[in-house]
Amino acid sequence: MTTSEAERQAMRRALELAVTPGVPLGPNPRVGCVLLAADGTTIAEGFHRKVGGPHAEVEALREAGDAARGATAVVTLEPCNHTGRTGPCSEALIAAGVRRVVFAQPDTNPVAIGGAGRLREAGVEVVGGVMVEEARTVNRTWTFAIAHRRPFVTWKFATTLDGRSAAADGSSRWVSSRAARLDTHRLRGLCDTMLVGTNTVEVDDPELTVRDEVGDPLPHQPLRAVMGMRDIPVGRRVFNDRAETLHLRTREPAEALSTLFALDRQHVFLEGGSTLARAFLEAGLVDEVVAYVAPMLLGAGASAVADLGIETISDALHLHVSDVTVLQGHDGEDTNVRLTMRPQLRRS
Ligand code: AOF
Ligand code: ZN
Repeated sequence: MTTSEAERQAMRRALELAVTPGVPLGPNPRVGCVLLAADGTTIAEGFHRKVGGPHAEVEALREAGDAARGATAVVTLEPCNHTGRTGPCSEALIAAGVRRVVFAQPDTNPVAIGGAGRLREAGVEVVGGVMVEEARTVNRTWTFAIAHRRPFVTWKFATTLDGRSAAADGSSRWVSSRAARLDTHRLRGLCDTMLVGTNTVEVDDPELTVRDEVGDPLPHQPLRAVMGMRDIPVGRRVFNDRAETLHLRTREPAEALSTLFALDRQHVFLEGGSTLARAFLEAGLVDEVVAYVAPMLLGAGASAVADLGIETISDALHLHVSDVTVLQGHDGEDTNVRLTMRPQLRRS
């Protein structure tokens, strides 16, 4: 079944509505909806503002009132079919007399699944998959987490040119430049969980909050998760009241991720320690790598990742580079380079 130019334009608008500034990245997907009259003009618009709030379709239907009868609903996500925090959008669309539904991304969330089928059963015309890639990009980590039943993992590290993250005496604080550290805070703010090992908390005592240029914490903070079997000393900064903290008593990356997924977490920012990085890499549980490279040589000191047991060059773990950004140094600071990469599947 085809779509009209008015419907495709409405989908572009619905995608814009979905990412309205202020709408959180999770745990719910960002969704936009436009209701069109038979002549292609817009009757109403809506978007999902936050968890617990009305879904995009319901917001648009409310604005439209009786005008929704016979309309076409253009939505970035397949209408849900469940009663969760709110009611099923499939039923709301049917009750309002909507004649046709055009959606982008199918909803594969097991609790919400089946909206398209329910609509068709009720005699509504349904077209799915319109601009589906754009819609998936809007909810990149939600889509990933739903599909893999675990959060997306971004491993971030800072390194010297010779691959060292700390000097021989253990000092590591100033490997990356101020611009790189600020950039890291921006990326932390896009995640819902900061993850480090107990060792990092003991040795570096990081606060693991997201802060602005002057060092003030942002209003919304990711969960701070510390994994490992050891107890964490009570006075550590991760226990301050600037964000929530969770101790995951496991050394297994898969177990930590499944606990976090059960807590509705969809994007983990892995920031702690070469041993933890190795464990995630070996388990194949790193989905994205962000490396800040400083033009600095140490010649000795801890490596960014612990020994992976690779003995010959043909066994190296290769990464696909998707972005290279230069973070210009100011006032005598180093210029750093940020590499964004995806690990390639290991050759067996
Ligand atoms: C829609 N329209 O605008 C959104 C949908 O937290 P709940 O109970 O409201 O349900 C969230 C789930 O519903 C979410 O994971 C996704 O499957 C679907 N979200 N569906 O029809 C919307 N936000
Ligand atoms: Zn819904």
